[in-house]
Amino acid sequence: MSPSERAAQLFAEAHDRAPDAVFSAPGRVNLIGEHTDYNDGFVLPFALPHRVAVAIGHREDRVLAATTLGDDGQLHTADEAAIEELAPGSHTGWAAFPAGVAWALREAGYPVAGADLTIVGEVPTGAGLSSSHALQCAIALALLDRAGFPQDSPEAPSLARVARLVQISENDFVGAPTGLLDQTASLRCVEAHVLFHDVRSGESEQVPFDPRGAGLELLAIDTRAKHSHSESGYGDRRKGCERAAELLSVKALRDVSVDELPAALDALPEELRPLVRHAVTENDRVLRTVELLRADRYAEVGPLLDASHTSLRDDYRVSCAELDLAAASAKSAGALGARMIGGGFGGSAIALINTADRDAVEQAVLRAFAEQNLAEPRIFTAVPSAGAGRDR
Ligand code: GAF
Repeated sequence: MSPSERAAQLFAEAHDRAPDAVFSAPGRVNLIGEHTDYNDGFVLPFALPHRVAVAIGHREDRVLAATTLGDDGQLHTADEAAIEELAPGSHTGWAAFPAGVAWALREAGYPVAGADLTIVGEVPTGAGLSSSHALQCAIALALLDRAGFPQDSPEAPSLARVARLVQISENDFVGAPTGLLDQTASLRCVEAHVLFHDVRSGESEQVPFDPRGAGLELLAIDTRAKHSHSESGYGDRRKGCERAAELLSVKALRDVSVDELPAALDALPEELRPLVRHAVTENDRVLRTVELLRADRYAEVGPLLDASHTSLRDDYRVSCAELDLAAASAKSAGALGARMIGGGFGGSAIALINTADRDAVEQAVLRAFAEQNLAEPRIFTAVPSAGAGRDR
């Protein structure tokens, strides 16, 4: 049963009526372009087939009541929230996601109505695959729809605007200083493509992405090392980049080219140099990856993934032992390239492999984790899938 069907079923059981609508949104993999989004740079994500579904039904009392099916198979109910009383700090834990989105929409002037929400997700949580953004994007579309702004109406906010509202919810209500990558991916990706997105201009291009057609696969390796964006590691790096941009008198690190990098590094204090080196070279790697994909030279993307991992590990310092092990063990069994994805400090890695090497790579990764007495990673082929939308 799909998450949408399950959400509709659980909603009906809980409320004795069918939901008014069901929306869902996917998790994401970012092929390359990590920690570039808040530097006004480029990203290249695609949507996963794994989705979070939200069944919604109207309530007359302007109260938001959310229930989620937890990883433990149990239903968890958030404290009911009067929409007028929502304020940063009023909700914590997973309940902050629905409450934060309702708050951000209300603050932006949308007449958010009271609603019962039943949430069912299949995006692994804490795995760096953007389950929380999938949840927030599905809720945003559901609440906007019920507020009289369905996506197919001329009055509906653009998906770029919805992404920004979800970012406001995440930054100012949930308290995680994340950029625009994940919401944009969840809302705007389409099947069989990567989304080449310029965060500064908001312009996007859907670039066909069919590794299978090239005899390749992109494996996702969820290391099960849990990560969180609200902890200081992410925010500290972001602040470091902003400080460096200020010292270099540019709006954002996006404005520094690879040619200008040596001079920029010379002008900066020692501690900021690795951050800048990562942000500038990673942005360039996105552009080079897009060129290769456009030319169907998929296998040549491998070394760029490796370089991205090295840069994230050594310069940006957001990797961890499990992510390094995932990348190294995949490579040792023949992966063409491998890297950590997402914010880091845990979560998932990806490996670009020849389809013929699938078993060998999977076994090598599982063996490496077992040898180190680490939890068994969850490994699956990441297939570029559809973005968020209404399912029923
Ligand atoms: C997390 C954040 F949510 C994104 O905005 C992005 O910065 C990413 O880490 C790193 O590229 O997923």
